[in-house]
Amino acid sequence: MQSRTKSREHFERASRSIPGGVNSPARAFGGVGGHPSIIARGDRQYLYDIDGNRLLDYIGSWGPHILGHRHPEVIAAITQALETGTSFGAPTEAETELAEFIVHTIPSIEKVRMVNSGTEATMSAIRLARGFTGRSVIVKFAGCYHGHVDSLLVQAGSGALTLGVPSSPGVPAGCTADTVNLEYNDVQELSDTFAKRGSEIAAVILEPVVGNMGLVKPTPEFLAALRELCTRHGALLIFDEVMTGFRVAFGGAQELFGIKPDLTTLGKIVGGGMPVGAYGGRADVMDAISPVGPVYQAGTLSGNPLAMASGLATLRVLKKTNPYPELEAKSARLCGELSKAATAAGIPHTCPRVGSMFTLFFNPEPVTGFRVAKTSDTQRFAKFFHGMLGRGIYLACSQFEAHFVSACHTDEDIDATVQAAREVFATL
Ligand code: HOZ
Repeated sequence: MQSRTKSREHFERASRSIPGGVNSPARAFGGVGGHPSIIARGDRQYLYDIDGNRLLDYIGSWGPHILGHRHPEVIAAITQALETGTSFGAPTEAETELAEFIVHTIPSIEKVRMVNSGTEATMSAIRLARGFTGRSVIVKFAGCYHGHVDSLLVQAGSGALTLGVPSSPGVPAGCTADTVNLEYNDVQELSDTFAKRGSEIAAVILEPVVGNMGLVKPTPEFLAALRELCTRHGALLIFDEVMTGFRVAFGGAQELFGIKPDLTTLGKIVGGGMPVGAYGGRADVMDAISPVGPVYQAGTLSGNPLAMASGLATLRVLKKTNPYPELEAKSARLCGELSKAATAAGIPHTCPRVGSMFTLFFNPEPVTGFRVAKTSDTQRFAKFFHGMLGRGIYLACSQFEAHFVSACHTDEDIDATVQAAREVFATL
């Protein structure tokens, strides 16, 4: 078992000057107990903590590192950009190149605006949808997480769900008065809501594959109903592809499922590990944004040259190398073997996966939405998590998150992960 003494000591120090010792709650180990590993560096599929432990990383900075840490072409692009300066607050060629790349790759995106995080992307997309339609109501789904946007922190997933505050204090009732929260995959509830309030709905926003209550797949009926109802009632369909964009397929979940949203939010991979978000979609909708249209949205660091270089290099490598078939095969084997090992140990579970995203739920039921996700055995997950961490396998520190396989993970890594899981299952 790995020793984590230095991490513990440093976390205690961090907690004296940073709330909870972290700059984002999902990473604080609130759902599993104990303290986080303090990371010194990353390289390919590994993280190294300050105790000198090597960790096989299935988080990849919560999604961005599909190519693993420090891909040479990404590092070279950032280094080259660094030579020219760090921020200009003025247009650059790189931001146009990244925008063109996105527009050419994702057919539903005719125009795109770069921002600095996924939260900013969803917040801006919501404002745009309201400004464009002249309507107020936003439909979201319980357990989906769209960043810490006031109007969307209603039964939100990720850290909010893990820490038991899915609807945050500090969000005035007025901010969520126009938010309608429904159960994911419930076509009837969705149809009933449109039947009652269709003319008030500005947009429906969802993670087309949910990563933030653990991985939940959409049913084909649900996706079809979303598209049909939004079109019929003049509401915009927003796919939050911050996690799934360039991840579950090069063109994201919308390519995989063949559904065209009106707006898409991106983040994570599109910045290659730098702080980037983006929102884009139909040109007529996007042209409602300032300075063309009246919907205001701005940012000093938006289109930052280092971030653009990192994102562009990442997308170019993905296009050149097409790692998706291999990611699919590796991830399928990993989930299949984990599931076999859990079954052999008599552990009720389900292991949904889409491409290189997956969650091992300690729950015997198929997890179709928030109601079932919440019934997962989080205590058993916590024991599993710590058993794996002690064996050098770095998983998400919550039952309600997805894991990510990278292009760097090898067959040997998968074998080692399954072997570690076998040992831990035997102790649960
Ligand atoms: N939204 C991320 C988890 N789903 C944030 C995690 C973090 O960086 O702490």
